[in-house]
Amino acid sequence: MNILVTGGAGFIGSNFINYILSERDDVFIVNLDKLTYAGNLENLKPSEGKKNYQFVRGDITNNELVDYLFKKYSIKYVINFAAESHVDRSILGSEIFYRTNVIGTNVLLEASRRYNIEKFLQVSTDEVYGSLGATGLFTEQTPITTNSPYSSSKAAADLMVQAFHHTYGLPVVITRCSNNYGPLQFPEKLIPLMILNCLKDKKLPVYGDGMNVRDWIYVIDHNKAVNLVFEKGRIGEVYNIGASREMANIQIVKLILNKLGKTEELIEYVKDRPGHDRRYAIDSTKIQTELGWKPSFEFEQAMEYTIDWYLANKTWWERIISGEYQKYYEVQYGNR
Ligand code: NAD
Ligand code: TDX
Repeated sequence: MNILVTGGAGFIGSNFINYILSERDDVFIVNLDKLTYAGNLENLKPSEGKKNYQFVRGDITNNELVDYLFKKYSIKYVINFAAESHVDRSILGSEIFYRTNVIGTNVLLEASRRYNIEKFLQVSTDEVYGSLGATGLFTEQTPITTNSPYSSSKAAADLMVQAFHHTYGLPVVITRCSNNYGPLQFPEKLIPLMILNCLKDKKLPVYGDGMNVRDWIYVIDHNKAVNLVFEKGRIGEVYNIGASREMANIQIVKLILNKLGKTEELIEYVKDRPGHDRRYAIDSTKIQTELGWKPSFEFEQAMEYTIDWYLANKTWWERIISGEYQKYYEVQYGNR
């Protein structure tokens, strides 16, 4: 089974490849990743050198390269993780988001059509459903409503994936997951950013009133669900993935402070993110009842493990936060 996995050097993609290759040897994975600031080959150490794994550095928007890879490796399956994934960066500059997330997905879909693939799995997000009020959950029927350049680019890709199914009969499935946490997450995202700032006794920049709510899932639970949808998901369907663990941002920040033995004086309420979605919460009844998935990691334990992982992997994040990331941090947080 030859699978093209894109974006496999990022947070979720690398956890996915390491997990799948530790579980099965009946798959051959070609990992196509551009190695943007978010891609890191160090993440793939457990998979390196395996005979059923091949890394290719390249851009999913590169038609010729994608075509060449489909032909060379007889690709019959695609799992598309590759994306620009950070909302704040999409607010600072949107163009690369539409280029990678929309055009890139189009290049993959066209190649998939040319080579008659068996399944195309689009890794999407709950952010395509917009923002919830105090109550309610996102179901697969919730209308698409997008508020950030990032979420609009992901929604555009989802609609394109569905159009390729309806028009050309391309065998597609879409997963929409809530906020992930776990090892190997780039420190621009809430949880690793707060852990690292705590460790360095830097201020913890909480946007707005800190009461925006996200629904957290451990990355391995997400990846097990992606694998299940890849294997058993019904063609043309969307599956929501979430672990029903809603937390206000300030609760997350206090949990991290507490675990690291720091005081709340580090908290700094800063200017809100423009267009900041108030609340996300996922109804994952469909994947649970249809495919038998359920989350297996308990939030407090998996958070503790995640924090310990960052404590134990200082060289991993020290390399990352030098260079380009410093410039981004200055632009994003300098004037708040
Ligand atoms: P990430 O930013 O950590 O990794 C993205 C990876 O894609 C990087 O390795 C990067 O080098 C690669 N990439 C970017 N542009 C590329 C291009 N043009 N060609 C080839 N490779 C390219 O992101 P992540 O958090 O691992 O997210 C992975 C996927 O999951 C994304 O599609 C994202 O939208 C989705 N998702 C993320 C979350 C979350 O909480 N992080 C939740 C739901 C869905
Ligand atoms: O410094 C910060 N301060 C802060 O208050 C950062 C980085 C974030 N926040 C808030 C904004 C959000 O309400 O924390 C919450 C989580 O923020 P992010 O980690 O940036 O995630 P979010 O915007 O919710 O998007 C994430 O989940 C859905 C991923 O980045 C997306 O790729 C995924 O699709």
